[in-house]
Amino acid sequence: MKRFIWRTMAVLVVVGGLALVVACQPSGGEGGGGEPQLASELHLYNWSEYIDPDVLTMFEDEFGVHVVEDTFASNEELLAKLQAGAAGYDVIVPSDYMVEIMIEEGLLAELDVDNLPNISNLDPLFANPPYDPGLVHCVPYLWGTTGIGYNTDVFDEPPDSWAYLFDPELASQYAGQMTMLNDERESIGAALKYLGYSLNSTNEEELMQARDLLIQQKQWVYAYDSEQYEDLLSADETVIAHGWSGDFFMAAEEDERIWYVIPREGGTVWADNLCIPTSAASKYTAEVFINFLLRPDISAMNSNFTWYASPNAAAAEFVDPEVLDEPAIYPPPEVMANLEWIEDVGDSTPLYSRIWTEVKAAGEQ
Ligand code: N2P
Repeated sequence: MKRFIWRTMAVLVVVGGLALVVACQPSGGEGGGGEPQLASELHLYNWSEYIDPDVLTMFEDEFGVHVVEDTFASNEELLAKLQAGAAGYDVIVPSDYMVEIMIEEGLLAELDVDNLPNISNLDPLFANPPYDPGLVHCVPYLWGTTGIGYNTDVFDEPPDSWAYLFDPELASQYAGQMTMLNDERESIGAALKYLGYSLNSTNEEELMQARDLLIQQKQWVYAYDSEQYEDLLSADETVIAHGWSGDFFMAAEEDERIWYVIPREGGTVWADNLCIPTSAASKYTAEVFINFLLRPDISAMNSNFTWYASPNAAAAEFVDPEVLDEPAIYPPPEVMANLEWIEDVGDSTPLYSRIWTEVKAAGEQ
């Protein structure tokens, strides 16, 4: 049932919009006793091009807190950084399955809801995600899908199947002109989907088939990249790319040849979340910042800038119609039903990592 709800949420996000706009001033903070103080700086560790720079300026103007942003390219990179003891990040943005892993590892602080009145702006469908029931540790930031971006000048029909990336006859036509995400769960997941398996498979046989497919594909791959693949399309270095929906739409704003399609076999649906590491230096300031990002106008600014869907029901009235009405951003229920969430695969995680290392090393001297 829960899964059904998650799969149909896109529609409901659109028709939502009932939540009240609450004043953004926080009412309390950490440390018990004294008045909480805002830090002068906040350290945000985020995906690349994943927040409207004007939002950071507005936060600084309003609260006098300068946001220092650093970026990561995968959930595994973010996890490794925290596991290595990196302190100094106040707000991080892990995806769903990684939130679950980080909670288990004790890496995430519990949120003080008194400092987050704007949480009521969230669509109720996002209030109880399976990876963090009751939003104890994180609040959803943006959500989207993983599929295929392409140059419309090169394709007569949208490349709406993983076969364009994996089938030797099709994929070899784009040799040296395709990129895959540098992301072990997403790229192994795409191979699994092409083979007709779940992208959360823990079956060794299936995973070995996915590995062999990725190694076979490598001869046609220009790069494994999660940060510049849309620019490579624009620069005509590539014509087809595995990637995240909004990144392609953002690129399409500048280059109308670029478009995005969700493969008919289904792809990934994911939600990224605002969380505070237990090692954060400024938890209260982090909560004030998260509360600011939950303001409907601010949430809409980020959605409009990134072309990703907002889980904030109250933001809908501020979201540009070209974002809100785009079926590849807010997919219809029948498309949503065909998408899978990446889940924590537990004991199989090292196998995924090993496969990815083998794929990256294949053919290299
Ligand atoms: C933005 C990356 C999207 C995050 N450049 C994928 N979870």
